Amino acid sequence: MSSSPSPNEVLFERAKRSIPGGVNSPVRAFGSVGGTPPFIRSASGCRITDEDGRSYIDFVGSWGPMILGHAHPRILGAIERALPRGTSFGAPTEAEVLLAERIAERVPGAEMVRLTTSGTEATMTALRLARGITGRDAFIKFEGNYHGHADSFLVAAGSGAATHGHPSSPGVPAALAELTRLAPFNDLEAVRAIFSGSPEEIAAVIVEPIAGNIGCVPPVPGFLEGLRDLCREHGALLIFDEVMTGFRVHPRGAQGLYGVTPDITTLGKIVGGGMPVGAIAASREVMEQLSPTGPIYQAGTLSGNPLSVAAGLALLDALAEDEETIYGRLERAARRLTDGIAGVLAARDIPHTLPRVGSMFSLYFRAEPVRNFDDARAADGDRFRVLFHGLLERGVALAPSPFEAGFVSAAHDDGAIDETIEAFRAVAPHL
Ligand code: KE4
Repeated sequence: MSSSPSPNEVLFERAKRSIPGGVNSPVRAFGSVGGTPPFIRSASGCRITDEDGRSYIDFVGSWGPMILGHAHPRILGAIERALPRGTSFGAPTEAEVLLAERIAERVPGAEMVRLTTSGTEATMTALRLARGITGRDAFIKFEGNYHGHADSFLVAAGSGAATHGHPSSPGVPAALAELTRLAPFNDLEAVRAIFSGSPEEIAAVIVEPIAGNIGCVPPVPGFLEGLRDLCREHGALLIFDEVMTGFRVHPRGAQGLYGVTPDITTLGKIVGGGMPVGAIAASREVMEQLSPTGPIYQAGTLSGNPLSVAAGLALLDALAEDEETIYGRLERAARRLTDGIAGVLAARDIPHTLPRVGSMFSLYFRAEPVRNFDDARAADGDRFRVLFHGLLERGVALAPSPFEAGFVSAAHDDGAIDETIEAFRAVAPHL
């Protein structure tokens, strides 16, 4: 006898009647793994609870912001204190100055900051800045890197674009897409060749310094340094898209971890503490090219929103006050997790690659290393789907796509990590 649909299933069918795919961002629709996405009722610490009343140990963490865990008291308290003063003014506030100062203090390539309400707006602005400053139109991005959904970036994009089989989206004019020059991630020779073939044409190279939208793919030694040198040699701006890696992999982001300073940094996620945010950060010389001090226009009704800024300030301050302890805990917890998973898979001779940088990681069912998008696409997606649902049934929520990174938070204690490893052990015989 067929059981009646669960609240999640009822909600998903209802949602699909009023929202495309039933979701407000495609990757949430479980397109690459199938099934019904849990509709989340609440979250706390490292766990989320859905409308079926089931709880999961969460490794999505809202795609990155929840580095201290969900509903952190410091962040909720900051929002609660800001709320009675109003939700938005469309005028400058002191808190925005404080957040800009915090980011400028901690991001090596930043002297000035402009806040936006999403990572997409930040990367879109960074590209416009580079084009406006250099007077050049073409730029280089990497296959599988995802920089949000501005037209120029929806060419060979990762994350949800790859998950749903449209790395290059319809609706982007061919004349615009032509200006997006592509290279495989980690392939410096390909970048060198593009520069040589298009002298004086390239405004910028934009890169996720650690690719997080192919799954997690670290830069090979010398890759970032090589991009830095090539951009300097050819008069192009180097943009590090640290929307995901900023304050995640190191207190100074990937640029702090690898010691390579870009011309422009884009941020998001953590700098908003889970509230809508994005940021562009660069030298004074670059940033003062932005309106109103310069001619390059950029704007936003809710940019620097008081609630987002309150949450972001609270999170950055919490991270800074206890930097060594927190990043040490993140490193230990993530290492415990990936070592435990590797042990379970190795014991059953299941080929896998488990790249990790700090508290961001991913899992590919492939024995060889994953250096770029092609390698990631060659991994066994069917095995990933079996794993994903096997874990979900056992109360563990991975990112619903092999082209996403997973995140460990400071709230993932040993108990949660060991529970997760046991869930992997239970699923392994079915892989
Ligand atoms: P948003 O516009 O989604 O705030 O940020 C876009 C963006 C820019 N740059 C990087 C490196 C990013 O990872 C993102 C967004 N990340 C995805 C997760 N891979 C957001 C999840 C989603 O699209 O729903």
